[in-house]
Amino acid sequence: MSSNTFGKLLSVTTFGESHGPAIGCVVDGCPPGLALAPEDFAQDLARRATGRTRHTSQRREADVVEILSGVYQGLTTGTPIALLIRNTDARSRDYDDLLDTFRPAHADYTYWHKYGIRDPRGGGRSSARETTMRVAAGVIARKWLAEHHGVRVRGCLTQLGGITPRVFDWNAVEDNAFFWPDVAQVPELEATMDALRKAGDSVGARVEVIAEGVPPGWGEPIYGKLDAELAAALMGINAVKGVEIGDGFASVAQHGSQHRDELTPQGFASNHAGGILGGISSGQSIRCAIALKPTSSIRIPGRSVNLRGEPVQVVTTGRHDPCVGIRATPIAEAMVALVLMDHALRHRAQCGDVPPQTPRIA
Ligand code: EPS
Repeated sequence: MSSNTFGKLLSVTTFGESHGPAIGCVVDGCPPGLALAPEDFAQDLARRATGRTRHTSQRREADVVEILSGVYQGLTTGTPIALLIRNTDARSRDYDDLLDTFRPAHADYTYWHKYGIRDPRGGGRSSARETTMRVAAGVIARKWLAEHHGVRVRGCLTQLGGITPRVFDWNAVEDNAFFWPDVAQVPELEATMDALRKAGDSVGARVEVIAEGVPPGWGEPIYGKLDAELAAALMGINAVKGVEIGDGFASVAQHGSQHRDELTPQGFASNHAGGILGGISSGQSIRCAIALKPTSSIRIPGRSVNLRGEPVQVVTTGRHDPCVGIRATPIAEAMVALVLMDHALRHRAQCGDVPPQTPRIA
């Protein structure tokens, strides 16, 4: 009932709060024999972490992973893999002013109504701190997918407020703090973020993720379609308000003759579908995008109510991200990888002995 677990054959359960002693996850269903060490997590966790640039929250967490179980002599054993990260830089007094009220557009309000009790320190369980464990779990999925299927999952930021890339270069993405594919625009992004921070405001963003090398066949119609499960996993990331697969909402204005991806012996002629047909991977690259709302914790005063329903003004101070989208690329990549690995295992379980059909074209 309490949904802190997702996935079927590969399941991930996360636990912990932003200002509790630690956050963690249990990854169950990973096949035995995958080499796994604490150092494997460092790179992706650093890509997601706060405090690495002036454009993100200044909370500084080391984000060091402890592997508590499921690994013996450097290899996964097929038993549950428990990962733990200790919280070391929580500053709970920043939240004292929020004990009695709700940030507009934040989960403060709905958690209070649902549970009748909330941990307001750092947003408790609703904090984006939880996404650390998604990224950690995603490291396992990315590694397994790469080794067993040659799948590569990578993403980038493709819109920040009204700004979109003028050129697209994958090589630029990891060279700047924004995961932005047009290096010449980085000064413009920095100026935008500096101005926002000064104004105490926030802005939304769009992140795209591509998975290359996925073979045809992954996905379980009808209620376990690959696109449906990707959408659910991506929609469940904090601050996500929209998900697109392939051309997504642009499909509305397209004609069938334009949208269809024609098949030729050399491959598909286009990829409007985003690599998924009928809920099953086609062998083309899988293309997903998410829309992230502007962060709700801002310094510009806003109207709210207190616990007694009386009007108050809320100003959120503390260490917050003026654009959560800047740190969302590794999180979205992780969720895509986790869904893909789950489906790879599910496909192997049900259809692993189905012989190859028509020669593969993608
Ligand atoms: C967050 C608020 C800030 C961020 C946090 C997410 O927390 P705090 O007020 O405790 O500094 O720093 O992000 C992280 C700590 C993280 O690791 O991502 C929020 O409201 O979601």
